[in-house]
Amino acid sequence: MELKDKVIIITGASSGIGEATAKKLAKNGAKVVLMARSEDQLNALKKVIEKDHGQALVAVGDVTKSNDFKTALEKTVKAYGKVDGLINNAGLMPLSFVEKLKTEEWDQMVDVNLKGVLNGVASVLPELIRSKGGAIINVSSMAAHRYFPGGAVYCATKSAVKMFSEGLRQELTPKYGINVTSIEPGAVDTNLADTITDEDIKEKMEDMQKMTTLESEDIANAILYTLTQPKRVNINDLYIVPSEQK
Ligand code: NJP
Repeated sequence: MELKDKVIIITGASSGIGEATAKKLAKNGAKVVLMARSEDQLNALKKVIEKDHGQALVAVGDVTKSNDFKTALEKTVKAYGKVDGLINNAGLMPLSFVEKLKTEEWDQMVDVNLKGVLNGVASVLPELIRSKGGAIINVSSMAAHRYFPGGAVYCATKSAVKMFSEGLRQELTPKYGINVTSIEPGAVDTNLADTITDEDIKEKMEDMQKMTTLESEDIANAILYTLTQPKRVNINDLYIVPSEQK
């Protein structure tokens, strides 16, 4: 689609991939709605975007709360009159070995990585169906393709997001012209590993950090590419890994 003046809600916009994507889309003419829990970071990002002549709206919210999405959508429609797309990017990755039974972290991953995506889709879908178009991009992961140590639950959530995206695509794209994409990155240089509490995993992550990873902007570029295809094109999956990652 032509991005100019398109209204795109981006979850997890306070850092990493979400932040880079917000900057990239705003620079290309989109009106971006920044959603995450960290209000100060979102306000700072809004200022950066506006300084660069872009347009941004802050919608502080937790993706696990469907009411926060409802409020974000209301704010978006009040400010910009419509919504054209949703990028479900918020996520967390507290990797741990299953036998450690870090069940609270399992719940968090299911709630944010999977239910957060479902909440987002449920909130914007009526608007997209009404307008017979738009885009939903779900940030899944390389973890949807393969297991890695400590990733049993994380991989399960990201596989679910990939398959949910395919279901959405089959149900929505031919019928309503809503494009649906699953983005599946390998290692990206962000704060994602900060939630890991399992010491055995932390050691393994240090090895990973020796590799040249992707940068958030690489994924932002992929999202821009996805959103700017002609209407007849649906990018189903984009699986992007660092050249050095096996
Ligand atoms: O990580 P990070 P990434 N409600 O930690 C937000 C996937 N991915 O950019 O609420 C709302 O910098 C949090 O905001 P805040 C990954 O699984 C990454 O790498 O303010 N927002 C922050 O903005 C994830 O789906 C890699 O704390 C919530 C954002 O999520 C996506 O990329 C590899 C929230 C996380 O930003 C972006 O992560 C891969 C909530 N309840 C997939 N909880 C990678 N980096 O290597 C968290 O395969 N957030």
